[in-house]
Amino acid sequence: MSAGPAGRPGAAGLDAATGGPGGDPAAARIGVERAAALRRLAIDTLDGNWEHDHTVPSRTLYPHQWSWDSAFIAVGLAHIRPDRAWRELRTLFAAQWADGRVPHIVFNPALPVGSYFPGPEFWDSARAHDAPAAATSGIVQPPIHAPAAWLAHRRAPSEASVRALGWLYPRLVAQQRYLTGRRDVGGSGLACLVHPWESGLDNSPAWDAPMAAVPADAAVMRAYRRHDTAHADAAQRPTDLDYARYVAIVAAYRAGGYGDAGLAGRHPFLVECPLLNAALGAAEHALARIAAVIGADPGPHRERAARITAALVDRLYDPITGTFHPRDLRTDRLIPARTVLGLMPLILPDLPARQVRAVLAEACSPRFGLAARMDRPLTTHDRTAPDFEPVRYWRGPSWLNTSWLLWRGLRAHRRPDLAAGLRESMLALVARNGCHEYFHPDTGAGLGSPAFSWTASLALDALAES
Ligand code: 9WN
Repeated sequence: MSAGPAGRPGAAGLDAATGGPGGDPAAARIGVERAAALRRLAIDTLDGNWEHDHTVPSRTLYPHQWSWDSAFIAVGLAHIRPDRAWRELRTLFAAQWADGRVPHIVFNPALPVGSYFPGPEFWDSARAHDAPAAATSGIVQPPIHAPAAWLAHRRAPSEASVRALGWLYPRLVAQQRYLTGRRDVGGSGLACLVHPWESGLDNSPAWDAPMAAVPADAAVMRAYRRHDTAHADAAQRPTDLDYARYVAIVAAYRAGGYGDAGLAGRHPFLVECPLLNAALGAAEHALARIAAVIGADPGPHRERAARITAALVDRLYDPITGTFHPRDLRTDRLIPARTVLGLMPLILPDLPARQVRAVLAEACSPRFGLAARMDRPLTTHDRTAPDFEPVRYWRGPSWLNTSWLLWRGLRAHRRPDLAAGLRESMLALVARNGCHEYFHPDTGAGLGSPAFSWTASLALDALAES
């Protein structure tokens, strides 16, 4: 069994209870009426975005199925419609590639060409050796799915949930095998990103330096029609030069048939990310629990989890800054930007006590403002940094998924005071401003897409866990 933060054996993972005496005071602060209205709004949002066998992140900006969105969405659906939670994950994993990768987008064939850019014709997955029959992208997102499946089962255990876990288990194991095998480009036991989109925090300042090294010209975007800026303010989205680089990196990966052999010598973007790898470790902890339920052996998962945590600390923790940073494999250097990615290893129940203390200090500093009573929401980038941008996506605004991951990490590491403060801040943000994709870090105003699924889903989860 893995050691916990203070050497405690078997510390709980993302499913930990807050455990404070007398319950969570935040439940009282949000207020019964506001909580009921928020719950209604969240359910309506998820129902409105349900599309036969999956949930779209947003009807306007993201009309297909996205990988890590579906994991977050399943967590919330388990509270209200558990059958849909399992359907969501089954639909996603039905499009898993033969090599184990779970594509970051599964395209809905019923939608017209141009519903999203870059669409299925751009990715051209049909020509890749390991691709499924469905049209998909060729890249991945953080593997939050095993923790999500475990949380969904814990929330609504039934014969059906055990059957669903049995179906998912070998697929989740294959997903892990892909990431720790073919994607271990640095040979360190960590998986690497081949595209900023794989981080889920696509436009984070963390990617500025490795992106700057990708040759591209904004003018190439004249050949394409961006879909995002037709539905959201361009000031809240990446620039055309960012998109030219996104497209160039996909084109390079696609040219090699989305194969991973020899990436080190040929691919323009290779980065080890603290969030992707923290999710990878958390997934092994969740798989250990799932294995125990379905009669498989949890032992190898615990061993793999311990190895991932050790590699993460060894490779991505900087004792000088006291936080985690991505490592650019093309320069073999840590990327100095202090973003919310650095806080994400707190989701690992076996993160050593020293790193737990450091991450908590970073989170509670003026850079992120975590507190038992928060007057402003948690940001995605250091508030004090000169390149902090309050409205551009992933460069400052508050997102519910990164706050939710930190909240779950705080519970796992027995900080009910900070967990309660963050939970109250998340719930107040959504109750006041609606289920937006992201929020202004000072005013709380909704940004990006309205009626965004994971905001609704994770608000439901936080509401229920007082
Ligand atoms: C590219 C769907 C996805 C999220 C990502 C978020 C955004 C896509 C985009 O939307 O990315 O994958 O078009 O900007 O950054 O985290 O999964 O909600």
